[in-house]
Amino acid sequence: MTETALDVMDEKQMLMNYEAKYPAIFILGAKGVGKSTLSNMLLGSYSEVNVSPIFPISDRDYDDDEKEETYRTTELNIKDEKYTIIDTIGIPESESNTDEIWNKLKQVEKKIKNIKAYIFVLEGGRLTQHELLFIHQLFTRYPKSRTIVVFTKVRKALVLSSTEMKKTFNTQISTLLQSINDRWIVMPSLDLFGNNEGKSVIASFVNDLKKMILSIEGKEGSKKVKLKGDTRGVKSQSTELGKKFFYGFLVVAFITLIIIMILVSTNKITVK
Ligand SMILES: Nc1nc2c(ncn2[C@@H]2O[C@H](COP(=O)(O)OP(=O)(O)OP(=O)(O)O)[C@@H](O)[C@H]2O)c(=O)[nH]1
Ligand SMILES: [Mg+2]
Repeated sequence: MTETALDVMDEKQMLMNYEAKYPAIFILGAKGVGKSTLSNMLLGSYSEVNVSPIFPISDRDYDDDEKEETYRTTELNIKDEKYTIIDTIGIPESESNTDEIWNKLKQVEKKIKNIKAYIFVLEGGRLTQHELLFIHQLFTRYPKSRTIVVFTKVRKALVLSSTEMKKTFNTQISTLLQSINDRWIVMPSLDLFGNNEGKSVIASFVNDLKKMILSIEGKEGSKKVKLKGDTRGVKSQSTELGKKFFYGFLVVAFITLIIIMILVSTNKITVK
């Protein structure tokens, strides 16, 4: 078995650990579309001879029996904030055990309190009816406000030009992408660009993808807490102002009283 930077943990233990972990970034998609390749790219792990990728890459003709884990996780830093990447098992697009995998993924998702983003990894190019159905399933199962689509395995021209990429979208795909505010991006690969150019193209892709992740707002809950705090702030500000006004008035009244008493005592004014 290949040694990776990740310890292979018992699933139950991993589920327990999740609850205390950082905001999660779910990487989801069909089998062999490039989820682990993408996860490694986000972690800065890509090179022509990738001896020890953080997430194991599937062989082109891999054996399904080797793939028993539902997911693997590791930490990712974006601008000094920590996130947990969850690289999930490939969902079979049209096989009978699909439900079981969807359910397993749901269980993992339920355990995580704070999910930053769901990244759907889709193979670019012309889509079969099966693939379209599968993509619809993904879009209905996860919140659109937190979804990003990454297209993989496309021609160089499509990596380099979003206008060219858009030409490959049919109406269904365009509509789905609009429903997530057009948060989509195309993943480059080293085989297309060669090692030198490839590294800078991938670095810029990773940078853009990280920005896209950050553009997704924090949890609704934290927004509410903030608003509550703000309102409290406004209320206490007005109370503070009222207090200041009251004490100011007391000071003026006291000084006026002293002046009157002095004037009375020096017979400058008489009180009848
Ligand atoms: N040409 C090309 N090949 C890619 C790209 N992304 C991934 N691959 C190849 O596709 C195969 C599968 O990649 P993985 O990253 O393991 O895919 P995965 O989605 O994690 O696969 P599972 O975990 O088995 O579902 C590997 O041989 C990769 O080298 C890409 O953008 N272009
Ligand atoms: Mg994988």
